[in-house]
Amino acid sequence: MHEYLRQKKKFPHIWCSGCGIGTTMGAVIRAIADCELDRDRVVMVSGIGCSSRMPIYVDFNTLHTTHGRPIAFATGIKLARPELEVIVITGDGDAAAIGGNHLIHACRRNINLTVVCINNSIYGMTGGQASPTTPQGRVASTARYGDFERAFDLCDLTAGAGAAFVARGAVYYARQLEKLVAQAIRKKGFAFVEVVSQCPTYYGRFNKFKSPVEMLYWQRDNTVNVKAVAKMKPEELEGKLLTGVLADREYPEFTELYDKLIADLAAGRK
Ligand SMILES: Cc1ncc(C[n+]2csc(CCOP(=O)(O)OP(=O)(O)O)c2C)c(N)n1
Ligand code: SF4
Repeated sequence: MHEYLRQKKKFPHIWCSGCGIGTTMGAVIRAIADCELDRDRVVMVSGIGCSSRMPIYVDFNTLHTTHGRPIAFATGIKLARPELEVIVITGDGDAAAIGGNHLIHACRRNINLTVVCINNSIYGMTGGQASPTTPQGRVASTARYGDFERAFDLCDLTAGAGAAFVARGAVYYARQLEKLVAQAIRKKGFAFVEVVSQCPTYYGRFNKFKSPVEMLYWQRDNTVNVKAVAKMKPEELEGKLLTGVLADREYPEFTELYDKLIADLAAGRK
């Protein structure tokens, strides 16, 4: 794994101890290795946020862009160089608040990107403000008495917007997460992986989790693998987050349609 890191130049990293982002970075790197991708053909793009610091530490082609815009930048890269493997690393605020419009339109467009969204239910980098995934009733620096807005389910959102591949993993299940990211990379079309992660510094402290370990146990106790659902009673599933592959479908891929249009126009077929 160390060969994939900019270990001599960029460490120590900025993440707090007990944060889930480092574990997610490990899973993403192992997924890339598992897919046997040539490092020079991988592009990692992010926005701004604690999650979005990831490209700084990895030795691929990397782009740390503006808050909320990584999918827009990634779309441009993929259109210019469709042969590259473009992976977006984003946070729940980055992807679903300021970048929400880019996210839903990338889903319906079905451009061959892999988006890994690290969902820690809060804005980490700017001090723990509520995000679109803060669960109802949970505390944030902008919701001191509990957030009364309903949260987005990012997997329902992206599946509803037409993403070809949608999956959810959790930091607690790092091996499963690695496999889901590898499946997303292999998928031709828009692939979205939500990572249920922990921010002990803000979300954890505000919401009275005693330690990062307790937050990991929360992930263990509140997620259910989608393969187990058939054997469970509705009351056992109440309030649980489903993990695993939640949607996997085939649609025409955008860069292929685009290249075909250009070829047809050049040949006078249109
Ligand atoms: C246009 C713009 N608006 C707001 C900010 C401030 N800002 C930086 S990171 C961030 C939120 C990060 O939250 P999230 O995307 O959930 O990532 P996390 O830090 O939790 O990993 C905000 C609001 C900014 N940099 N640019
Ligand atoms: S503030 Fe939260 S999300 Fe950011 S590095 Fe610290 S624990 Fe992780």
